[in-house]
Amino acid sequence: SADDSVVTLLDYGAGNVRSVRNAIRFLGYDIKDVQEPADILNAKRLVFPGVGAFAPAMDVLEKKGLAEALCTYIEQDRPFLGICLGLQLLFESSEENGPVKGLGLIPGVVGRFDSSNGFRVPHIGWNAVKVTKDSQILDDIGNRHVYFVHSYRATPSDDNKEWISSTCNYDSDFIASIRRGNVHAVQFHPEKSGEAGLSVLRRFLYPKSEITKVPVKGRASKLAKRVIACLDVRANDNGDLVVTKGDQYDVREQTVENEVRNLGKPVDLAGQYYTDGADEVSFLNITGFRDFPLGDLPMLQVLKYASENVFVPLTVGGGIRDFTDGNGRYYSSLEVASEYFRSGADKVSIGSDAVYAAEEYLKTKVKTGKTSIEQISRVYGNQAVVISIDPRRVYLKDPNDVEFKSVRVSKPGPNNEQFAWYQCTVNGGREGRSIGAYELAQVVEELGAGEILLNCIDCDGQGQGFDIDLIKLISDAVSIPVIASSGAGSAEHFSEVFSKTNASAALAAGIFHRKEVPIQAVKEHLLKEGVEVRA
Ligand code: 1PR
Repeated sequence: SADDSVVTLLDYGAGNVRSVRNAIRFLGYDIKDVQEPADILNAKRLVFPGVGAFAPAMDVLEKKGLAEALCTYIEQDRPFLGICLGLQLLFESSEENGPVKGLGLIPGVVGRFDSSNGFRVPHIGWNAVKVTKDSQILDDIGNRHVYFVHSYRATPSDDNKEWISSTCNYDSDFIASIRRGNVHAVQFHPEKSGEAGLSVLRRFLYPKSEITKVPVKGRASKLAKRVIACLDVRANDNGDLVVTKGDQYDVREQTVENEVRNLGKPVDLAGQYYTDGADEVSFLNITGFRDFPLGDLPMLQVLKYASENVFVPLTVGGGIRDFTDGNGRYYSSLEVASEYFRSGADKVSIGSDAVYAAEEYLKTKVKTGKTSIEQISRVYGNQAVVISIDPRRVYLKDPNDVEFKSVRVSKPGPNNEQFAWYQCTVNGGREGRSIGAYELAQVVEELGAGEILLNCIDCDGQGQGFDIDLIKLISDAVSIPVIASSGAGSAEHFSEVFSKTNASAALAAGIFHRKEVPIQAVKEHLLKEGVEVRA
């Protein structure tokens, strides 16, 4: 019947569920949105991608009468799939800004990861899970990794053990999925877990599937190091959006025409990198600092198309700040970010505006709640806010010459300087500011950033390796994940950065665009070196 191709989606409007919609549509289903409790009770299969924070989610569910309908639906053992917060809400309560009462269907309290032993929170990235019982929906994942992003988790206990279908391990064991009859929920994001994740959704959507596979019992893995492909995007002189790539941020060819270097089409390349095994794809709208991003419809289109076929996390940056357009209409940075999320981004990255916010905070020591970092993380969660830092190395004879944190460099400067500090820049490296990358990193973590994308202008496009001094400095200064960026020229540079620093991920652009080193070759090299990666 027509009903068979419809999935009912419970989206209470608290955040970004576009990725879930894209994945369901990709698998050939239409989506019916829940408007009122009756839509839940009449659903044939219900997907509940929880987003945002626990307390506001419970609030909305209760105010709209959806909580009761959900409990009835689940107690009747009807096909249900909760995702992320959609798993956590089934428990009795959560410590997230709480205790806050949950739906109370599963015994247990959802608690925060313990970061005191050096575990970075949020837990972001890829793990293989340990399947502990017949889960049905995990039948195809075997030892493949799936993508997690969360700061809170439910833990196994004697009271909830009959619900658990798989576990994972980070600071300790936590629940990766539950199953009872037709009721399923997963802590990870199947819609962002590549082919393995799509198999989970497929198994839920076609339970009586003809495709029978022997369930493989996986083993919980360590958090994998991520390999990220980055696309710097801007309009060329003909007005077409192209993927470009700079040399120390200079993206123009050294020719008479001085044209913008063109390395391909953004949507095609993003799709290619997904197929090649990139763990994430980032788009940086590199002229966003001067052109208003909401006026840049082609960029939003690029995101929309890319996200329809890319089932790993997508980050988008460029131009996220408060803005008043030519007609005097004011847009908050939150509105700009929201449009990126609506167009398919899973995370946004903030460059210049984070520098201004950090400078202000260092001056006043007051959290206004109004910075882009605070506004966006409040609504979409810390994990959705990445800060892109564009530092430039400044050599020093004496570390006391500046008020900023400096390091002893492994390679001395041109005048045999033994020290350097890393000066933050804005507007695509065009302007240096009075703040170091170290100071910035600590402030943005405090303001609510969930991750740092750490570039280095000196190394960008040089292919000589990552700036290990810088990446060590920053990854040891914060407890959120740090993505190493700029300078990758070979697979060995990736193992170097993971063995010498605490970076959680490494990003490259040029070597992938120029097809010098395929993503798979990087992964294979890392595996050989004993680094946990998503194969
Ligand atoms: O300031 O919030 O509007 O954000 C602008 C964003 O655009 C920032 O994230 C900034 O890093 C980026 N950006 C601005 N200008 C440039 C440029 O190149 N002229 N690109 C630029 C920065 C750096 C990396 C690059 C790595 C890896 N690109 O993302 O991909 O260095 O390159 P490699 O592997 O080839 O060495 P706002």
